[in-house]
Amino acid sequence: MTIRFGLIGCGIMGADHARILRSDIAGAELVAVQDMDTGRAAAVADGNCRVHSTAEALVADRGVDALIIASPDRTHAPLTLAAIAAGKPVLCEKPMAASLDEARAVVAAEIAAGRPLVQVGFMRRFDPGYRALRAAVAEETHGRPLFLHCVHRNAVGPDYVTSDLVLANSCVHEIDISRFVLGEDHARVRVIAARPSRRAANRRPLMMILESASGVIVSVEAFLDAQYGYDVQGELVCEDGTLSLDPHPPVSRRHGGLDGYGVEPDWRGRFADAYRYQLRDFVVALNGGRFLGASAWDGYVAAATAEAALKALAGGNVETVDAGERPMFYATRA
Ligand code: ISE
Repeated sequence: MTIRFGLIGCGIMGADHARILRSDIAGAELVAVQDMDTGRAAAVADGNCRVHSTAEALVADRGVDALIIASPDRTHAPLTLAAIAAGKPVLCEKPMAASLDEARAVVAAEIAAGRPLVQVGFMRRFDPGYRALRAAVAEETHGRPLFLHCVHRNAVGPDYVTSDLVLANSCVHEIDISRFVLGEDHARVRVIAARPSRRAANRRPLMMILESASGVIVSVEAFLDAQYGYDVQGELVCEDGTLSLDPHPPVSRRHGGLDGYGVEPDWRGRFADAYRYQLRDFVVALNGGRFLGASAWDGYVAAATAEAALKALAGGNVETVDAGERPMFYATRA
């Protein structure tokens, strides 16, 4: 069955989801869009779908079967709750909620609805590299894991991003993907800050250190002003060997006195496959398949871990992460 999608938020990510939906996903159609900026909504609609003036109207649109939420972070939880209330499945961009209470409310609402309706846009779970790391851990092909070293560098972060947002908006990817790779929750977190780059006085480059429940150490360098491009790396160190993500494009170049690889300007290119697979598998799940992406529970655990990390940054201490027991409702999710 063709799934008729409504898109809320037509900024960088919304526009990219619309492009992928239209060009790469079989069995899906973009039928309606909405954005606070009507010009942006009209540009993404491009005369090919309905434009709603409010998110509520789009959620209520009877011709919309499922939703993609790519509006500002603070709207994610309220809109996800609205989607659940309308009985419409939703792929919500990360982070799922702006507070832990909101994250709990989403989990409670989905459980009350009695069926899976929420997938959080932690798209790295669909990246073939991270999936290979997860398989290596699950099958112990290189022995048990000891360290996961992560690098998360953006070329130039937006001005409004503070050190807190580096944790809540950027590091939340590593919080989730390290749980996914290791197959277990985190128990403790600490965060140390380097001096500010001269190019961004309002935030600090951060080093977050997570410790998993079984004692694996996850190090995360988060530097949003690296200038040279978007660079995400990961090296898993196990008892009998290491595995690293290959961040390179398929072609290397020698040109102008340099020998090497191009670096993507942002995450859309670096994770192009992951974004595509995420939407493709969401459509498969809506047609009766299994949801392979992050659940509302995963969104909640990420929020709980990010909250502990924020506390660790503010107080300089090691903080305990305690998300509690996973409800039975989520036992069969990937
Ligand atoms: C952005 O919102 C993303 O989701 C990107 O994947 C991440 O690398 C970036 O730091 C965030 O700001």
